[in-house]
Amino acid sequence: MVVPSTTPVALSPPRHDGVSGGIPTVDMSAPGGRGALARQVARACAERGFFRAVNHGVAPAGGAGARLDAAAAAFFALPPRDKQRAGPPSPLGYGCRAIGFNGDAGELEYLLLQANPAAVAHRARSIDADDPSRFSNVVNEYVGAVRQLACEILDLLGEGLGLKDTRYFSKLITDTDSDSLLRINHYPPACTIHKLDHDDQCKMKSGVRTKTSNGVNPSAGGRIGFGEHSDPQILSLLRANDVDGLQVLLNSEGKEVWVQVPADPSAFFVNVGDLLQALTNGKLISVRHRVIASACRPRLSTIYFAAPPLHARISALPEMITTSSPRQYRPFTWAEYKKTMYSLRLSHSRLNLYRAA
Ligand code: GA4
Repeated sequence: MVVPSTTPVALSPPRHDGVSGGIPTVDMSAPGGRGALARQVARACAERGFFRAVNHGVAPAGGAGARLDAAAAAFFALPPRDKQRAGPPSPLGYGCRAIGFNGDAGELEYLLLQANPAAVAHRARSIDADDPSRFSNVVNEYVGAVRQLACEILDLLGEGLGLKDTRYFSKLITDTDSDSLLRINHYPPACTIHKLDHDDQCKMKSGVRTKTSNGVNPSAGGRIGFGEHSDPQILSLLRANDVDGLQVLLNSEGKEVWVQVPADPSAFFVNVGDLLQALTNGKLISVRHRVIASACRPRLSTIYFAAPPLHARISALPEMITTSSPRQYRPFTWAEYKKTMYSLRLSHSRLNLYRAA
C-alpha cells in the first residue's frame, strides 16, 4: 500500500504540456480541434482524475457566478439564528461544521441544494425569506450554465475514450430525474477560529479579521476545512474565490502526495467522481481531495455534483472491458451507492466495496 505523505508539495518539473505543478490545465477554447481537446480531457482524467478548465465560457466576471457568489455571501453574513432556519442538513439545507451523518466535521458552513428548480424554489423560502425567487433565479441560472459545461466535458470524455455513444455520460446528468447537487461552502477566516466547539463555530462572523503580514495565519495552518474524500457522483465542477485551500492527492513516481491547487477564480476545477470510475472500469480515477483552511480571508467555493437519476444502473461500459482489463466493479444503482455512502465516513474508499468478485 502507498502511504500518502502529509506535507503538501508542488510536483515539479511539469511532465508534459499543459501540466503545471502536477495539475493539468485544459484550455476549453484552444484552437487545434475537438479531437485534440477530447484526448487532452480524457488523458487528464485518466492520469490525474482532475484538471483546471480555463476559457470555459461559463460565469464570466459579472455573470451567473458573480451573482451566485453575492447571494451566498449575503446568506452566510446573516446572524446564525437566521441561517439555521435553512438547516439542519438532512443532508440538504444549511449545515455548520457537521458533514454527513457519521461524525465528520470541518471548519466550514455550507448550503447543500438539490440542483433542480422545484427543489431550489422549495428550499429558497428558508434561505432568502425576503425574496425567495431572487435566490432561486440566481441558483437556477448558475446550475443551467454549469450543467452545460459538465455536459460538454462529459461529451469530450465520451469522444476521447472512443465510446460508441459519445453522449452516454452527459445523458445521465440531463435526465429530468437527475440527482445532481449544488454545494456552496463558506470557510471562515482561520484567524477568527478560537474554540472548536460547535456553538462557537456556528456563530462565527465571516468578516472579522486578524492582521498578519501575509494574510495567512501561521498558527492556524493545517486545519481541516473539509476532510479527505472522493466525490461519489459522476463529475464535480468547483469554482472558488481567490483564497487557496484545495488539495488533491496525486500519484508521483509511485508515491501519493498532497498537491496544493492554487486558487483561480476564473477557472473551474473538474474532478472525476466514483461513478465515472466505475462506468469506465477504473480507466478514469476518482481523485481524493480535501480543503485545508488556513487563510485569514474567507474561502467561498461552489461545487456542482453531476449525478444520474436514482434508478440509473452503473455498470462498466462494454468498450471499457477487455481481456486484459476485466470487469472491476459489480453493477449497482446510484440509489444503492448513495445508501452505502451515507452509512460510511467521509474518507471511506466506498467504491472498493463494489469490487467484482
Ligand atoms: C462528499 C461530496 C459532496 O460534498 C457530498 C458529501 C455528502 C454530504 O455532505 O452530505 C457526504 C460525502 C459527500 C460522502 C460521504 C457521506 C455523504 C458526507 C458524508 C460523510 C454532498 C456528497 O454527495 O458526498
